[in-house]
Amino acid sequence: MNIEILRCDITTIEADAIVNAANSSLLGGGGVDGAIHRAGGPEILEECRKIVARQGGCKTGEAVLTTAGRLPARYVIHTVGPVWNGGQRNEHSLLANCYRNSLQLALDAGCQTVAFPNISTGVYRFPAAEAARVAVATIRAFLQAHEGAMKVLLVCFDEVNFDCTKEELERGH
Ligand code: AR6
Repeated sequence: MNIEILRCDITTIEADAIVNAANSSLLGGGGVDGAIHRAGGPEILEECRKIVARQGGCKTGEAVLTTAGRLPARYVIHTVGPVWNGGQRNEHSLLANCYRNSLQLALDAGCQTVAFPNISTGVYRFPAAEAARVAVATIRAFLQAHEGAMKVLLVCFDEVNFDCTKEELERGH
């Protein structure tokens, strides 16, 4: 299966697209969102503002595509993860939608490599092990349905997410 795990800063990745864990305003924030806008420069926010003017932000589970500005990637795909609220509010399927919709956008844009951070596992408090399970299962299903289309990089920033994601990748393989 075409999935790799890395432990580094996603803004350094030379993929066709990197995914941003954004919020529904699309106007920036902290965490990986802050890092991407800082490193990519103002062009990314300019395109986000145009999207907001056109469609009024981005709903949880959905995704939009912009330039990557000064980043080594070609595109940034901004997706909005769910805020963890105990797990009974559809958080798992909303997180799966983030991965699926981002992969579909990347495929439609002709991307062959896509890098994801651990969406929702920071400020939004989704438990790392459960988030890794959703991420890996959703990516595997997508790649199975679109065989050979893309390579996916799972870019983990902190040790807990790295360990959980690695364990999940080793499970069943
Ligand atoms: N590269 C890769 N991963 C990173 C980086 C980086 N440079 N920096 C942090 N992470 P978070 P969320 C990891 O909080 O939970 C923002 O303010 C981090 O270790 O960035 O989806 C948005 O605007 C964690 O595993 O995103 C939203 O308001 C993961 O990225 C809100 O936070 C996600 O942490 C979204 O919260």
